[in-house]
Amino acid sequence: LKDAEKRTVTEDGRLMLEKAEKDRIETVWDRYAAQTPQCGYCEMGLSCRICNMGPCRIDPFGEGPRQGVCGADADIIVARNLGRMVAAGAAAHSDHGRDLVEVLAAVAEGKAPGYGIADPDKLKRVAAEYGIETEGKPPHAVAGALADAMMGDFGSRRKELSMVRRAPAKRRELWRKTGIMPRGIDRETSEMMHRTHMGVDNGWQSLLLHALRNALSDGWGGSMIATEVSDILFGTPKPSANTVNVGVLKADQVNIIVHGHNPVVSEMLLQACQSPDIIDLAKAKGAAGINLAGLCCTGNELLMRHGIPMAGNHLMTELVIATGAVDMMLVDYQCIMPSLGKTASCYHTLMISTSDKARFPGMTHREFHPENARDLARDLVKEAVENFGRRGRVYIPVEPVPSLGGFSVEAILGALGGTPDPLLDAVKDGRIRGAAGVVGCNNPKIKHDYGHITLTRQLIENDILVLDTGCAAIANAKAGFKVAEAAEYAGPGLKAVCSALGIPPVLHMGSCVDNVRILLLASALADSLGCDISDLPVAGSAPEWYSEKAVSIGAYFVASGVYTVLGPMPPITGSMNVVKLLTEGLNDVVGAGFAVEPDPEKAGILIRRHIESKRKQLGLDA
Ligand code: SF4
Ligand code: WCC
Ligand code: FE2
Repeated sequence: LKDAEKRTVTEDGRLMLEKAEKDRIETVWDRYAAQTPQCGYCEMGLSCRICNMGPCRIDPFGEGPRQGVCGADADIIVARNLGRMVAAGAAAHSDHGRDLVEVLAAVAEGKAPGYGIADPDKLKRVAAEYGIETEGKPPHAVAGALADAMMGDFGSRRKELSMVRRAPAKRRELWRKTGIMPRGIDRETSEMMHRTHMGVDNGWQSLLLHALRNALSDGWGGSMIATEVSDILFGTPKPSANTVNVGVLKADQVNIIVHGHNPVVSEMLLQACQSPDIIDLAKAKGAAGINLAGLCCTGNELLMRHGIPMAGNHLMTELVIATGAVDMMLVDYQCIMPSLGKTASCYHTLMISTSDKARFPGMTHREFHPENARDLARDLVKEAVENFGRRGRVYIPVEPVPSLGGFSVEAILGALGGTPDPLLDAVKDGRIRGAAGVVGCNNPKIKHDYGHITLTRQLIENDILVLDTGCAAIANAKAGFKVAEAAEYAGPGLKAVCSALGIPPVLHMGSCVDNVRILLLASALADSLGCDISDLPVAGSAPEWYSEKAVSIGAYFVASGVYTVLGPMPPITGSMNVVKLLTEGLNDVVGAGFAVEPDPEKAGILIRRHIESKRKQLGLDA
């Protein structure tokens, strides 16, 4: 049982790990232990499976082969592998964005019952950016034209993506000059797959530059479309209260969990869970009500817009099922461990997969499309209600923690009175030293939530405002950093600013695609100061990242001018050339680079040092 304490810093995580052990449930930590020691060649990025003359591997000690069968050396192999990680991550975010555009198009055609335009003002604003005439046009017509124009961003007809115009002018000029201006979302990913085919791009530098362009097509393309269209369809987030951790499950209610990423499914579930007739049905079956809660990013989407409770982050997804209190879990795609169906088979939990492109063992597939989503969600919630009676013993060992979410850029600027100036003033006079994004996943290589919480605490203690998303945001919420009273944890300057505004020192900005909100806030600050993003006292970090999407996010942060510190080492150490370019050389290209530091205390020091040096360059503490 001592193992549990080594695996997580959270109380609910520890207690649930002990419960899982008693129930003989295998977890991600057990499987990680079974995989160790992991392959050293792969850890260093030195193995290649790109073609069938291979697989090949390079001997890092120079005793065995220095080249693959085709002649590729360590630099080429490492750069190609990293490039393909970016391509996969960018594809995941962007395909999610496309699914939302398809819903927007279906809404325009009246073929998506239950969906609508929740933020017509934002629809107009974004449409205007795309050059669409909005005056006197009904929202549905504007939505149709916008969906069509956004589809154009995915293809090959543009020289520059539409929304890069939101980046500071200096940044856009730099992207043009260095040849990394993203042109089409699918184009950049497709070109990466082409370049990394055997016998195409064998320049490790040119490969890595294209990786930046590919990542920019995600950050200023696919992810940005996902966020903006989600706001248009479901509402732009405003600050609202919520609760987090396993304690959000209710022993006396029907518990339904949504897990995955796309609000297209979870929003319909929410509507169904709020239907009076279905709530009556639940009561007739002896439940006190219906409790919808989230996991990972689709949970973040609901939390941001509706204050829906959050059961946990990535490493909690199996353990939440082990409560025995989940009557149904619905998943869409991304970050859903294929083990979940097996975990659920030990309990009464119904497991439902919903996306045409994501299947899982041990789950029942019930496919959501814009046309059937509303009715299917109702059917499924009724089935969850029926399942309530089949529960065995439940174990919900903690009370939930209160938290505040919903900090979209619009909400932050609104709280500041419409301009970023009050925030800038606080940065200029030093009450706030700067801002840092703490984002990304959990990874069993790092004690669960330890990286996020430790880094975040150090940053706010030192008057650095923290903006978070994804599983990092859930970690920080569970740690209690997201209530107004958490200003107590902050240094004197940040504490004063937070107390005056009534906000926490850690602002929940959303899901992983919502990292673009951080980019847009940084752009607004740079524009106000008349500088580039790379001049700002800001930094990014992903203390516990695991996914290919996180690689793309890190790369678009850096390409946008944000110094970014990764916790776990990416598989690149087999090429000192690649390591040097990413950590040093990129500074001369895009004005920012990566650092890797698994110890969050040390990562905090790196970030503080960076922020202080940027302040000095801006002449702020003269
Ligand atoms: Fe080996 Fe080259 Fe084929 Fe990679 S591309 S598997 S290094 S022969
Ligand atoms: Ni986004 Fe990372 Fe969580 Fe998945 S849900 S685990 S990519 S941070
Ligand atoms: Fe291997």
